[in-house]
Amino acid sequence: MGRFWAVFFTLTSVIIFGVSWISPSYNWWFPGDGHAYSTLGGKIDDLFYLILWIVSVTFVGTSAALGYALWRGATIKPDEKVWYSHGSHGLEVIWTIVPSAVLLFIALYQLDVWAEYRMKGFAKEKDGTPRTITVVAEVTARQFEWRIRYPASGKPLKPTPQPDDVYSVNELHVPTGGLVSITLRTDDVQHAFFVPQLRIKQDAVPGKMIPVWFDATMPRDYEMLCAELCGWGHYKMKAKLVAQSTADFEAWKKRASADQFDDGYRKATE
Ligand SMILES: [Cu+2]
Repeated sequence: MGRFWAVFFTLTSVIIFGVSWISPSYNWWFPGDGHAYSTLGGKIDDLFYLILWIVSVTFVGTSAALGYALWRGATIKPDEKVWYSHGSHGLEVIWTIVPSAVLLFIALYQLDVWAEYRMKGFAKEKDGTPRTITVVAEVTARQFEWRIRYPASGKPLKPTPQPDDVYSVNELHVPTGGLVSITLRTDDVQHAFFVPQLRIKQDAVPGKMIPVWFDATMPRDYEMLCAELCGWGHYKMKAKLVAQSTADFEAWKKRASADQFDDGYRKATE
């Protein structure tokens, strides 16, 4: 039986390694067609695959060591002297230094992407001009929906609601072709704004207004979800992000505004 487990654990690692190897060509890890629809998304995917590789190699290494130990244990002769690794100073040093080095490498390697995700989106271009980011809307998560507030056409978004603001629920409209940002808030508990196809995920934290920038490279609908288990109706927070050309976006906003401020009176008497 000991030999069986030795072979079993070694084979499992080989199978899992194989899965990691072929998965990028089959897009098993990412939603939809596996393609990121934002500029930063590709870099985030690269980081994911890098970490997947490191984890796969580590897994194979530890499985091989486990398989070897099991095999040795199963085949050892009764009079053979055993070797105990417990308390081995050399081994302790090695398996402390190697993982630390790997973690340090990942920490340094991902710095640029993290900085861009959190900071550079709002920073200046290389020639000193500020990046143009359109602040599209304020997105407020609440149990269990997304309430979205847009400024009236041609006006900037104010931190407090204005009389001519436009509202939508569970449908965030943004223009394509440039960087946009939303102000993320929550009315109650912690939620998380998640648009998998754009590779954006940001917690909504009570008491905070968090700017989130992104761009959608293609006009189409994207899934918009809550990625934080926020209560019994968490599943109801499945919403839609509609990316459309600037002209379509403005036209939609005009229509939404007209609908919102229409009291129905004229229509009834016409
Ligand atoms: Cu939620």
